[in-house]
Amino acid sequence: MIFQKETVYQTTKSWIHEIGQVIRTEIDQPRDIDTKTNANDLVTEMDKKVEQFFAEKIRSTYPDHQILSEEGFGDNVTSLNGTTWIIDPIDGTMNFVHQKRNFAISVAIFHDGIGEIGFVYDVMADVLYAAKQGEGAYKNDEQLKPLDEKKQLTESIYMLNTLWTTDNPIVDEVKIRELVKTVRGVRTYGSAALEFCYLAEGIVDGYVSFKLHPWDFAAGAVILHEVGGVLKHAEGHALSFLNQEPLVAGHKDIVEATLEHYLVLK
Ligand code: 2AM
Ligand code: CA
Ligand code: CA
Ligand code: CA
Repeated sequence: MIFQKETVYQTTKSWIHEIGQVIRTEIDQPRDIDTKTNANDLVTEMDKKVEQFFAEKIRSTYPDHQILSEEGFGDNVTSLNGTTWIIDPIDGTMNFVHQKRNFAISVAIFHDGIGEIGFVYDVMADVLYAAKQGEGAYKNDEQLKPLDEKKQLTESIYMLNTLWTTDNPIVDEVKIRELVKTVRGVRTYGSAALEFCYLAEGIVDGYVSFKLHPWDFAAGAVILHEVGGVLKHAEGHALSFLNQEPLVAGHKDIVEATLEHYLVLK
């Protein structure tokens, strides 16, 4: 199948703005909140409504495309052959529920394994990060600049969940504490999709996370790639974009330094 990149890009952009307006209008309505894997793993009726909105639009407009998404309205995707939409309807559900800001709609479109289009929409701020593979990344109408040539860890701001500095079964917390002491500052924003966009903007430099799903970062990865940022599996190889994987992302120097000295999986 021919992939009509520009048409798909414009259509998706209009869908994102349409459903974003619905979320803003309904932001103060009472929420129907459920939990998933644990008491802090939240899902609301809005997460489902937004995903269903995209699933219906995609199935009626592009019936031969497949959907990989969080809330159950997608397909059982086992390969990235053909066109695959990787969607997180609300990334940062905890922020959505508790803060009513700092959450995003994340939509990536892959064709034959290549991340062709990425959109991350900061709904309440009305800021759309968007990229087409090989054509640069944008924050609304402003093109994002390539990341700096060089970056030192000691002069970097790093994003990680502070849980990884405490006893945990996944990563060596002693090394992560060393990383925290080495960098200039640490931030946690609570939306992986937005955190990737902050890397692409160059306002933060490094990011580690150990349990992300493809829908959390696929769109952000397309955007980050366009400014010369790097994304790797925590063991240093490429990601599959099909499974839950531990990862490190950001400026190439920061990713390298992290992998070399601070990231040891258990
Ligand atoms: P979500 O809001 O779409 O669930 C928060 O630090 C980031 O981790 C968000 O991108 C969030 O996505 C994701 N996240 C939330 N709960 C998670 C869980 N139980 N396992 C893995 N990732 C999770
Ligand atoms: Ca979730
Ligand atoms: Ca998510
Ligand atoms: Ca989500």
